[in-house]
Amino acid sequence: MRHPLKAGLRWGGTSLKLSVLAVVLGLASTGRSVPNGYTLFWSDEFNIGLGRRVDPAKWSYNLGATGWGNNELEDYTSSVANARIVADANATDGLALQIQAIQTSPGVYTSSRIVSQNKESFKYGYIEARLRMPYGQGIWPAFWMLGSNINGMGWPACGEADIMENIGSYPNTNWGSLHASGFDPSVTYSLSGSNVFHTDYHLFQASWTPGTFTFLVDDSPYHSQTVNSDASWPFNQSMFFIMNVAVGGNWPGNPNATTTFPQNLLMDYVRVYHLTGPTSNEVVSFFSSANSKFVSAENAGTSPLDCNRTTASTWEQFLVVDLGSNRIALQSQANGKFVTVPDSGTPNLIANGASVTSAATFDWIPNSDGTVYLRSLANRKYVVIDATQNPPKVVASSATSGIQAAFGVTCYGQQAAPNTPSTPTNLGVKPGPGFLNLTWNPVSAATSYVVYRSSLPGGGGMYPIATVTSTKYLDLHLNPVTTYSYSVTALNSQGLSLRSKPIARKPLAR
Ligand SMILES: [Ca+2]
Repeated sequence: MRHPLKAGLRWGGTSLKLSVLAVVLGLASTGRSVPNGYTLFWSDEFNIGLGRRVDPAKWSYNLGATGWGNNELEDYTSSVANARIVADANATDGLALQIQAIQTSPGVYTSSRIVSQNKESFKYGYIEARLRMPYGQGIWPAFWMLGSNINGMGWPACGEADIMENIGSYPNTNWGSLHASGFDPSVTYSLSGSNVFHTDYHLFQASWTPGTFTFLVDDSPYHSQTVNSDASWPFNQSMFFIMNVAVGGNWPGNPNATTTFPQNLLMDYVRVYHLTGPTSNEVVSFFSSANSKFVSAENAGTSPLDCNRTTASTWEQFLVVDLGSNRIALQSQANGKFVTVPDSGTPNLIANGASVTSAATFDWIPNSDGTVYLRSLANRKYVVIDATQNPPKVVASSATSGIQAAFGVTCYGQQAAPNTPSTPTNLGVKPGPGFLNLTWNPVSAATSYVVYRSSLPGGGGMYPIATVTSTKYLDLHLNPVTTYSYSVTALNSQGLSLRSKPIARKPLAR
C-alpha cells in the first residue's frame, strides 16, 4: 500500500508493480516453515471471542474516507460490521478476524483498516500471517508494515514492507514489496494453473534479518532483498503492522458490475518469531553489523574468511551444525570444510577443517536485536570483524562482544549436516490425563535425542523442550484443550540430525 502522506506525489510504485514479472529465486528452501532457532515472540490468533472487535491492547483503527492518497472509495470504520471475530471451520483454531468491505449504497463503501501503531512494533524476525483474500475488480487487500518513525521521517523514508498485497483483478497473484527513498523493489508470487488466493487460506511470510528482507508464500521464498542494493535501507528500525481492505483507487481501479459485496479478508493469525537459538541444520549467511557486508569463505581452505561481500551466494553460505548446548560448527557451502580457528596466535577464521573439532566449535549467543555473537571454543574469544585489514578479515580475537561481533543471520533452508545421526523415525504419541507419552525408534549413532514441541495450532515454530538419552519422553502438566505438536532429533558429537516427521495430539481430560 502506498502511504497517504505522499498524497501529492505520483505513486511511482504502480508502473513498477505492473511491470515486474514473477521471479522465483533459486533459494535452497522448499517447505521450510519457520526456520530452526526461532521461537514465538508475539502473536494474535484472532480468537478473543466470537463477534468481538480486535484486541484493543494490540490494535487500533485508522478511520475515514480521505481516499488515503490513492483516490480510494471506502470509508474506514471501527464498526463490528467491518471488522469482527467470526467462526471459520478452516481457521486453525476455528476463529478468524474478518475485515469486511460493504457496499452500503451504489458506489458507497465501508471497510476497516487496523494498525498496531503505538501498541506493538517489531524489529527483525520471522513473520507469518495465515490469510484468505477477498476478490473482485476494485478490491485491494493488504497486510503490511510501516516504519514506527513515520511521523518524524515521513513516507517513504520510514520504510514500508508489503507482505500480502493483491488487487482483485489478479486473483492468483501476491505482491511482495519494499518501499524506501528511491527504492521500490516489488516482486510477485503467482499460484499455478487456475488456482486463486481467495478460495483457501495461504501463508504470507517474511524473514526479516539485519541486512536482508525475504518474502515467502506458503513457505516458498520468492524474493530476497539485501541492504547493499540501495543506499537507503530503513529496514533496520522497528515497524508496525497494518491490515486493511481498500475499495477502488488508482492502482486497482474501481469496482464494476462484476464485483460482488460484501468482500471478506479473513485473518486466522499473525505471528512473529525471534531468533533465540542456533539455526540448526539451516544454510545461512552472516551479515556484519559493523560494516554491513556478508562474510565470505574467500579462497575457501587457503585464505582466511573476509567480510566484504554485498550479496550472499554459495561462497557466503554456511551450514549450521548444531552440537547441542548452544554450540555450533559451520560448514562452508563452497568447499564442504569446517570453519576453524587455527590456533590462538593466528585468530583468522579459515574454512579448512576436515571435521568438527574444538577449533571448529563456537558458542552461539543470540542477542535481543536479532543478531548473534559467535565465540571460539578454542581460545574463548569473540568472532569480530578486523577492519584494519584490507579486505576486512573475520577473526576470533576479542575478549568482549559489541557491534564488531554482531552478525545478522539469514536462513536459506534446511540441509542434513555431515556425519550426524540419521533422523529418528516412527515418532508416536499416546495421550493420558493431562500428559502425552512420546516414543520413537532408536538411532544407532545417537548419544541423545532432543524433543521439540509447539502448542500453536498448526504446529508452527517448534522449540526444544528436553534432551533425553532414552527413546521416550513423558510430557507432563499439559492443557487438555490444547493440541501439541512434537518432533525429535538425534544427537552425537558430530551434531544434530534433521528433525523427525512431526506428530500432533491432544491430552485426555484430567
Ligand atoms: Ca485464529
